[in-house]
Amino acid sequence: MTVEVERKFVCDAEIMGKLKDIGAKCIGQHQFQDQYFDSPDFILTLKDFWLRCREGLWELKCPAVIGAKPEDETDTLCTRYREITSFPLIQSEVRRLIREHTAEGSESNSSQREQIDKVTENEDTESCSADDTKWLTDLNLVCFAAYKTDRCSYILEREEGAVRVDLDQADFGYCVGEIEVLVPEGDDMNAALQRITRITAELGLNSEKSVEGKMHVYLQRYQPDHYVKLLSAHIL
Ligand code: V4E
Repeated sequence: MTVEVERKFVCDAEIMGKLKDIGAKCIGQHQFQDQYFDSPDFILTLKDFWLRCREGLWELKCPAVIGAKPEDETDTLCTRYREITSFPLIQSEVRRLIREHTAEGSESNSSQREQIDKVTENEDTESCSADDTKWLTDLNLVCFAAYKTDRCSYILEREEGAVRVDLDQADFGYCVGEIEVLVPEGDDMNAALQRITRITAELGLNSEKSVEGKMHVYLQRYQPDHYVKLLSAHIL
């Protein structure tokens, strides 16, 4: 499993020229649609878990450092998420989170627990395919955000290792850049943070302010009540 260490930045008109100047290689441009799922009362996202289907491929982003205090400015501006891409693992982790939440609730949730147990029993006996949406219905998961992104991806080769830069344009009119390093789980994060800091400096991105991702802006516009809850819970 890998941990995605990422820093977002404001995408201005000069960014493509700057990337060229520092030797970035364009590795492609493509469009994809993301659908994000959660329970109607947002059990997953209020714990900072993000369940996504991108063009038929499922992914669960999980907080990599729960409760840890950031050490410095780079730390604060970078996010770290463990990425689960195995469909059976995603299903079992989502079931665990919902079950845990249900157990924390009152006895009146017993019918919901029975429903989750039924899904678990079925999983043991039925083979599941990644395009099977029955598990979503069984776990009462609904799509709460959907948008398309046009992405231009670049690679920067450096002695310490490669760094990826994505320039994203979402279909609801928001552009954002991301500097990203993937780290095998358990490896030291500091090296990744340093690689990101170096590229940030090379691109002349000096802002100390954290930059909003696509989801921030999407929720602010289309799910303002949930956006406020995520802010209050310090998830966003
Ligand atoms: C982790 C997360 C969300 C899921 C989307 O993550 P993100 O990397 O922003 O999206 P995208 O399309 O670039 O995915 P990729 O192609 O890199 O896999 S939505 C909100 N979060 C949490 C989060 C946060 N708290 N703060 C910041 C700055 N970003 C994300």
